[in-house]
Amino acid sequence: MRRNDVRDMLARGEAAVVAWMSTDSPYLAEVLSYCGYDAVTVDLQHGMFDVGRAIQLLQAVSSGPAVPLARCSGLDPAQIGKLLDGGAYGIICPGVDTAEQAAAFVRACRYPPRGARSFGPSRGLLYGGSDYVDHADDTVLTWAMIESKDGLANLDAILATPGLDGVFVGPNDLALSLGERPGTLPLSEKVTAAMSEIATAARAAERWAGAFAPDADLARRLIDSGYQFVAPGNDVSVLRQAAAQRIAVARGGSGAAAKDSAVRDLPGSSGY
Ligand code: 3PY
Ligand code: MG
Repeated sequence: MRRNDVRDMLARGEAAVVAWMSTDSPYLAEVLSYCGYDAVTVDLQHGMFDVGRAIQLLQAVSSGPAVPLARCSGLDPAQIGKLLDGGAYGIICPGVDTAEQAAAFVRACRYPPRGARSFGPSRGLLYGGSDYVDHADDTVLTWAMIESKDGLANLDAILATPGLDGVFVGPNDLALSLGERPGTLPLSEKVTAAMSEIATAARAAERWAGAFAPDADLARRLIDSGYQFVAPGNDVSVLRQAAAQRIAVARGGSGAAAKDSAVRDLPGSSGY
């Protein structure tokens, strides 16, 4: 089976930088795959497309070197199975608040006896190879998103879930759940403290920590603090920032100031 380069990087202690797609263009998916990102995540939770288009995006990602990943729209085993059959090499599941949910998520990603994934790998076979069924369970990455007070309270139990590879922080929902406004940079003290607690707990449990990072500077700081899988904003936030900068420079202003103003106000500073 084709190896999962991101899993290999994480195992070597390296950090993966991940693109996050909310738009529905296979061409853009292909461009991002060739851009230098280690993986491209197609985001079915907040992306502007459905599961059929997500599979086309995964196809486009896999025409380039980046690893194709998907965020499912929720803890839905049927959808997770379809994304894996569509060739996703990892699933990021939003809103995992309890150990039971984490176990159900892992069950959806693993074949019996480790889980309850149904057989029918379709495109997974084409992308992964004819021995897909023998190695899929050890290849596909499982990320449970921690993005609520409950997720934080149950962090150790979630991290203890057999077969779970890592936890992935959603700082915007986490901020909301902690009673704060999402999209403030720098992140609030509460969110920063929670994120540092998550990295420490993940390391102690021998799991990887990942996070969505509203901007690139924060992504760098997260890597410095132990995060090994970071998504520095989604495709639209990258475009918005580049556009604001170019417009300002073309008009004779300062690109840096435009960049700041593009990320200062919601929704720019949320990474969306
Ligand atoms: C969040 O910040 O809540 C996310 O889910 C990031 O995508
Ligand atoms: Mg979220």
